[in-house]
Amino acid sequence: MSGRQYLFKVLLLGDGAVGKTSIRERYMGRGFKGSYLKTIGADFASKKLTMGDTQITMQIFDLAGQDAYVTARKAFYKGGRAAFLVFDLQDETTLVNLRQWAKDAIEFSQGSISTFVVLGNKADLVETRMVSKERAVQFCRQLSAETGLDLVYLETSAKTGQNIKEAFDLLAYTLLKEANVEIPPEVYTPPSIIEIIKPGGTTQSDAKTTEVAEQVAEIQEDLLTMLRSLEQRIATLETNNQKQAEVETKVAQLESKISELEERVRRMGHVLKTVVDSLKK
Ligand code: G3D
Ligand code: MG
Repeated sequence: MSGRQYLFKVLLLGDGAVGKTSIRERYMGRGFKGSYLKTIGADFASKKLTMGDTQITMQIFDLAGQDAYVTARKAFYKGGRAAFLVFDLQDETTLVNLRQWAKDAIEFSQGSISTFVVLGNKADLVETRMVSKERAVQFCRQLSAETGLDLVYLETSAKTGQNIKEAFDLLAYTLLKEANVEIPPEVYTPPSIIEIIKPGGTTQSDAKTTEVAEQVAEIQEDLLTMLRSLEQRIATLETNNQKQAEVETKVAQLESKISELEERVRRMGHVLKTVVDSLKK
C-alpha cells in the first residue's frame, strides 16, 4: 500500500508561558510564522512529515496570549485528534493544572482527542528545575488512572530543540498506529527516552507489595534456617547423650525464636493484605 495521506489536528495545551508557542515554532523551523485564528483565539501552523510511504499533515494549534488556566472555546478543541499536555519543569503548579487541561480536552472535543503526550518543557534550565522526572511520572500515573488514558511522558526544550522532533514523530507514529497503519521498526521505533504510562500499569502500591513480599520471603528463609539448625542441635545433643532437661531447654529457646519469627511473618502478611486491599479499591 502506498501514498496514504493523513491529516491530524494536534493541540498544544497547558498554562501560559510553559512554552507551547516556542515548541510549535521550534518544530516548524527557523523564521516560520504561523497564522492567527481570531475567532477561536488560537495560533496554528501545518507541517508535513512522512513515515515510510505514509504522508502526514499535522495541524498544530495553541491558544494565543493566555497567561493562566482558561477554558478555551469548544471550536478550539473540535476535531482534535491528539494533544500535547505541556508544563514547565520549573513550576509544579503547571504540572498539576494539566489535570484540568486534559479533562477539558476530553470533554470539549467530545472524545475525539484520545492521544495525549505529556511534555516537561524547559529541560535546559537544569539549575532552576523544580519537578523531578519521578514526580512527573507519578502525576501521569494518577492522571492515567483517573481518565483511563494511556500517557507518554518526555522532557523537551524549545530553546535547545531537545526532543522536539522526537515528540512530534512519536505523536505521528501513535496516531498512525491508532488508525491501524503499521510502521515497520526500520522506518520508526519509539525512542527509549519516553515513559509510557498505562491505566493498569505499575503503581507505587505495586512496588510496596513487591517490597512486602520480598520481606516475607526473607523471613520464611530465616525460619527454615532456624528449623534446620534446631534439628541439627537436637541430633548433636542426642548423640552426645546429654541430659533430657538440657535438651528441652535448648529446644524451648529455639522454639521461642521461631514463634518470634512467625509473629513477624503474621504481621507482614497483614501489611500485605492491607496493600492488596488498597490496590483493589
Ligand atoms: P506559551 O506559548 O505556552 O505561553 P511561550 O509560552 O512559548 O510564549 O514561552 C514563554 C517563555 O518561555 C518565553 O520567554 C520563551 O522563550 C520561554 N521558553 C519556552 N520554552 C523554553 C525552553 O524550553 N527553555 C527555556 N529556557 N525557555 C523557554 P520570554 O522571555 O520570551 O517570555
Ligand atoms: Mg503562546
